[in-house]
Amino acid sequence: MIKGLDNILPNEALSQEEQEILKTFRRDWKFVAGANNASQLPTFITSPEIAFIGKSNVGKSSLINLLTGRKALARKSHTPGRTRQINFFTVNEELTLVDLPGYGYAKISKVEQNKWEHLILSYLSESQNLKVICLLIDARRGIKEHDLSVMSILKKFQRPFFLTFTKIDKVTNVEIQQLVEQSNILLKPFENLFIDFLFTSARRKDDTQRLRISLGTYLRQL
Ligand SMILES: Nc1nc2c(ncn2[C@@H]2O[C@H](COP(=O)(O)OP(=O)(O)OP(=O)(O)O)[C@@H](O)[C@H]2O)c(=O)[nH]1
Ligand SMILES: [Mg+2]
Repeated sequence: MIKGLDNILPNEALSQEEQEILKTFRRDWKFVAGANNASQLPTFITSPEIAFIGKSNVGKSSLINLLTGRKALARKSHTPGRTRQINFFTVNEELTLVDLPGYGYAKISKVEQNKWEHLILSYLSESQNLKVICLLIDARRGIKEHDLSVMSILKKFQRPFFLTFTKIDKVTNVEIQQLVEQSNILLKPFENLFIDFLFTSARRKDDTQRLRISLGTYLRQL
């Protein structure tokens, strides 16, 4: 897609279902809950949830801001490890996006790290609403050991996921091609749960509508 065409995909090019999905994303998003520990995980949310998981600083909060069309709904941080709690953002009781705290930030204490793991594991094992996960990978780095451990956790709880490359404005098309080839090999043990690749850039925003449609369409076919 040509740069800058984000919000002008012609309506007639879209199916009615796709238009409805985009309409949902355009409604008024609200921060509805934050959980610092497992006992604070909300029980009142009824809509399907998409959770965003990935290394600290990979761009989880930025992607949520992009999808919701809000500059600072999920706060962006220049300081890695800033999103310490699980944050829930809901639109019209139709859809919820879940911002999970980032992993692999070296400066975090062991106690904090354990607390994080316990919280994430509780959420991944217990959530009834959680329908799909976006596992975010920095396109400049590719899949690392820690990401593979997370995939194993997703496998343990049988949670399907999109492998979502972020910051694609920082890489060339050839590099993306290589990234996909390498990733396909690493994803072999997870092929039952791996849905598809997504490519995102909070800077370029070109494909935001396509991204919304991919996620929305997946939820609708469940
Ligand atoms: N170039 C570029 N920078 C990005 C992109 N997405 C995020 N960033 C930058 O990466 C940094 C981290 O982004 P966040 O969205 O806060 O990352 P996060 O995964 O939520 O980080 P934690 O909450 O600390 O785990 C910020 O400085 C963003 O501006 C992108 O697509 N392209
Ligand atoms: Mg964040």
